[in-house]
Amino acid sequence: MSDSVQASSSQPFSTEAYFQSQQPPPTLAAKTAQVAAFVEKWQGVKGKRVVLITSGGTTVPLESNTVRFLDNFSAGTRGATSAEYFLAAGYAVVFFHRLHSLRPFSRHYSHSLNPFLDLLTIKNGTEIGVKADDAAGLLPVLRAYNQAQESGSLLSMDFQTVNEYLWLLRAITREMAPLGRRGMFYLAAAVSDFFLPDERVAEHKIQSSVGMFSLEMDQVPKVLRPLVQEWIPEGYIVSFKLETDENLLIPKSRAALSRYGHQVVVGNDLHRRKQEVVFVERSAKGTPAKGAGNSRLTGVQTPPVMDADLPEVEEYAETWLKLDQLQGSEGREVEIEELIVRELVLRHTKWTQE
Ligand code: 9Z3
Repeated sequence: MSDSVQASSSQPFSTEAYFQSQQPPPTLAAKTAQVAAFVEKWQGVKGKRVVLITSGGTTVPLESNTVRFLDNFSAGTRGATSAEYFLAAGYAVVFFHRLHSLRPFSRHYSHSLNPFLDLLTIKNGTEIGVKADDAAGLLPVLRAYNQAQESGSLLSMDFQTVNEYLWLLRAITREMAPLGRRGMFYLAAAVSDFFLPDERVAEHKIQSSVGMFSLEMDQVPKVLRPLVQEWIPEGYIVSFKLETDENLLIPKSRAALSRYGHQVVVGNDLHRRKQEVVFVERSAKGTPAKGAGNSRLTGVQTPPVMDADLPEVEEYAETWLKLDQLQGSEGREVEIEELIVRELVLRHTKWTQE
């Protein structure tokens, strides 16, 4: 944080005060209705499970006619990739993502990494084809995409600002609450910790003539608490914890679990996030973690550890998922999200049976 950007020390907004004082986005009613219809459709299908995936970063506009905004780091890779694996596992997916961030299926052909025009050939001067080398890779992606489109099992919905994210998150989760234990909530979006309340957002572009510019921001309310306790009391809830100091990863993940009381925190280090993640779960004293234990693709399961610094609870179990432990045993390229989703599906199955 630079000198000119200081966090406010005033009382933070409660979730209730936030929603009472901040304007809802104009799209709220229409988007809520879309989710309601999606949930109704899949709730009628026996045994169908539905996952909400949040993905990408949120913005905090400095002007309501927005020229500048603060942003959170995230390309949306985690969310978009996970959505594909959840669909393959038979879930219906609400993909709640940052506008223009990566999307399931099309992420394989992002304009920066793999521009799709490079895959194409022109035959006989008019027909368009796909280069033979690329067709093999495209075929399964296209099949899975078509399948999701035809079955209507993927609902994509975008947000941009942290305010839109919060209003829509509350509306979507409330609509999904009737799914009970069949609902999973996979909160991978990188959400701003700070925001500017409506009344302090400039209407027009801030002029350089103001001289030195300083910004006082309020804390975004910790909505994970009401989400767990009120909005979806029965859902299987997975939050993500991002740290850049690896020593903080496990203590902060445990603290989140202890504070909010949900099912699992997936900890990831910024630089190692594509190679390894750690599942942090609570376990009743002396019993193994409420999870599926080691599967073939799971990394080392460490024993539950006590942490004297944390209140109330109990014991925690950490399970690392590491790509390098596979050592090519799969004979194909494996993405970490495949392991994450596989482990979560096992845990969610247990959860629905309890
Ligand atoms: C994550 O930790 C995600 O895994 C990443 C994915 C944002 C690192 P990419 O989209 O990155 O694949 O490029 N998401 C949660 C980040 C977050 O803001 N967590 C909050 C925190 O750490 C708690 S909810 O305090």
